[in-house]
Amino acid sequence: MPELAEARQRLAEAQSVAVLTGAGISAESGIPTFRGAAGLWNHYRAEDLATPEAFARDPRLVWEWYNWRRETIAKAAPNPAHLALVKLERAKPSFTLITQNVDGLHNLAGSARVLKLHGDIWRMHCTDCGSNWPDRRVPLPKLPPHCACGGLARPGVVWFGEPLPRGMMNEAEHAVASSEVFLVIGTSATVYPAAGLVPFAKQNGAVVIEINLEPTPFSESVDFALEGPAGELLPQLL
Ligand code: BJW
Ligand code: ZN
Repeated sequence: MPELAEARQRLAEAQSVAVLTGAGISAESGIPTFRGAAGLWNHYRAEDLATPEAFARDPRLVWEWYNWRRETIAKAAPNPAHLALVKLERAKPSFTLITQNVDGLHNLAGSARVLKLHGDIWRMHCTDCGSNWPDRRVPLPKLPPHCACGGLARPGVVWFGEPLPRGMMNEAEHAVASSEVFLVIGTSATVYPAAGLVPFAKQNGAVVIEINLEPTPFSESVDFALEGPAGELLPQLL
């Protein structure tokens, strides 16, 4: 049986499914990925923009970058891959969508429950009083933005060296451990702890199906490594 057809059958038979998505699932919506040929990190240094140290050094610079990314994301719409995952959620008795993306496109597509491991670009967090709130203004009127308490606001995302939202990784691991099929879509699988979910799924007996334009560190060890755009392959898989 061809690889896609066999993967399709395994997915169809599964009652419990977990999914991990990365920047590649939103690439066809026009949102740049971080790594790879057209990745953001070819033009920007992660350590200058996506660390707490960078923000402490120059909050305005970091906010300019996030303001620009918010503009790009605001123009983007979910693509057939996001929509396919909404269908899958409705079709399976047990389903968990775990994303590393901060763009909110899974919610916009209609996914009911999304574990956002790296936060949400549409939320603000006060570095002073700790409160957090949604803010969808594009562009933001004043950089850097501030909280009602006067404190400096930061994007509600997870930077390198920061812990993931409390309890979320546990919830993700629990879902992965109890899944029959684990789909890994559009992630370079190089950022931890999220990437660790891939070997964790295998260790716990899940059939792992990867969809990516290119091989990842786990392509050799997963059950099916499907190469191609998620917006085309995922609808074919369902
Ligand atoms: C397509 C496609 C198409 C394209 N169809 N496919 C273990 C070992 C070594 C290091 C560590 C470790 N554990 C932790 C670390 C440190 C660090 C880390 O992982 N470093 C590595 C780089 C080595 N991790 C952390 O710091 C994490 N925190 C942590 O561990 O905390 C511990 C702690 C505990 C207690 C107290 C304090 C600390 C946090 C990581 C946060 C990552 N943040 C970012 C920025 C988020 C905000 C923002 O968006 O601005 O998250 S970095 C960036 O990478 C972003 C992404 O979510 C993340 C992953 O990227 P992703 O999604 O995989 O995208 P790409 O671009 O890498 O790949 C795209 C893929 O799509 C490619 O493969 C393409 O081929 C493919 N593709 N088009 C299908 N159409
Ligand atoms: Zn505040």
